[in-house]
Amino acid sequence: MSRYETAKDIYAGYGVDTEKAIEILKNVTVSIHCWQGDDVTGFDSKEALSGGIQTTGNYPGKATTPAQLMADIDKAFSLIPGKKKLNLHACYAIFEGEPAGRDEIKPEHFKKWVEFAKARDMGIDFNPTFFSHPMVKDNLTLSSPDDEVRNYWIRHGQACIRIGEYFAEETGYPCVINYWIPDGYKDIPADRLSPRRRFKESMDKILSIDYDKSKVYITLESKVFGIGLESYTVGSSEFCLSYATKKGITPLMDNGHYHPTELVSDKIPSLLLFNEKIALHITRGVRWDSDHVVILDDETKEIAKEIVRNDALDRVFIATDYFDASINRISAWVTGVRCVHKALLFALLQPNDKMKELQDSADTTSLMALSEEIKTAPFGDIWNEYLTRQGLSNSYIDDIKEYEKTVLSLR
Ligand code: RNT
Ligand code: ZN
Repeated sequence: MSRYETAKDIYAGYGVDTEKAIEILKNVTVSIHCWQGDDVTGFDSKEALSGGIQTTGNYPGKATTPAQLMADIDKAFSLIPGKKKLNLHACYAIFEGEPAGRDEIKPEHFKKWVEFAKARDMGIDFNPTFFSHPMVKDNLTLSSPDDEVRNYWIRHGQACIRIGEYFAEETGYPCVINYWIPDGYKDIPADRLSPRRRFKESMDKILSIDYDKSKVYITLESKVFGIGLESYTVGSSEFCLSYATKKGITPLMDNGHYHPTELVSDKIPSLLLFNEKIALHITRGVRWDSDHVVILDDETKEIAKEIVRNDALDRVFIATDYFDASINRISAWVTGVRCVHKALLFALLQPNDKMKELQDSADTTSLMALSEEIKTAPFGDIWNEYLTRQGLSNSYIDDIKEYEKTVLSLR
């Protein structure tokens, strides 16, 4: 009997069907962020990274052209299982002639990305870029008191909806457009209300344009603080949740965007009760929103459990969002996204119904014992089987080192 067959029997003993788990996971789409490949630099501006986010490290071989980034994405995606979507930021526009301002970007500036995605039968998700740009004034964009600044970013937000529609029409997959603004203050503000009111009004203007809601899903991402913006964040959790609920758009939670003892896993069921869809940025904060590469840690597993055991795989837009410049960037991509899949598989292999029953019958003794017992079931054998069926293996580092030697080190 193969290791998989033995493991399958062991799981069956717990009432868990490993075939079903593998089948379900095969069809889960993870939207993979393009910005791990070049440390959130993009192609449209010479400005340094701003907005209170930071990449640290200077591992050699970073992509600096669209062709390089596409080649690196191909390499990374070839080592990642499951269905993939490409998650782009507006700053990754590719200008062939005259560059356009962010308030004037058009579908044609993303034609190359569409060709890239179509050739790989992938959808594209999108993010307006409200940072690393001279029109960010005093760390403010959509909430700026300056009309010119605010209107510039409103036009950017609207331009991105048109581009998102274009992605959906061309690829045949709906496009998730995520709005996140870095706006905030380093020190204690005198007025916390007005910036939020302006943000609200700006978002209203962006969303006032017509768009096809079956093709474009708008999400709004909240945050607690950024570097240099420690005291006040305009797009706080309460603001974004309330706004999303009121406007019927989708809330997005990034698990780096809460106080360290707050857990996104615990927030998921509440949001599922009040929203048709919810969206996630899966990341790993170490002591703060550091955007370390996702690994198979407890919170990633717990997030996956909340999605799986609440039957919400088709209601949660799962995306990754991290950026590590201190290690091989291809490996960062592959390790992080593989760990999202691992966490989902782990969740799919829990005796979830049995555990709920134990909770409802108040047998918390058995619940704890079973939860711990199942942790040492042969998960690795199921994971290997899942990979094998997709033509992959558990070990990928040699492949990446070879790419580093033959491609990255020559840049
Ligand atoms: C920043 C947010 C945001 C960005 C990307 C690049 O804290 O998490 O999602 O990471 O848009
Ligand atoms: Zn994020």
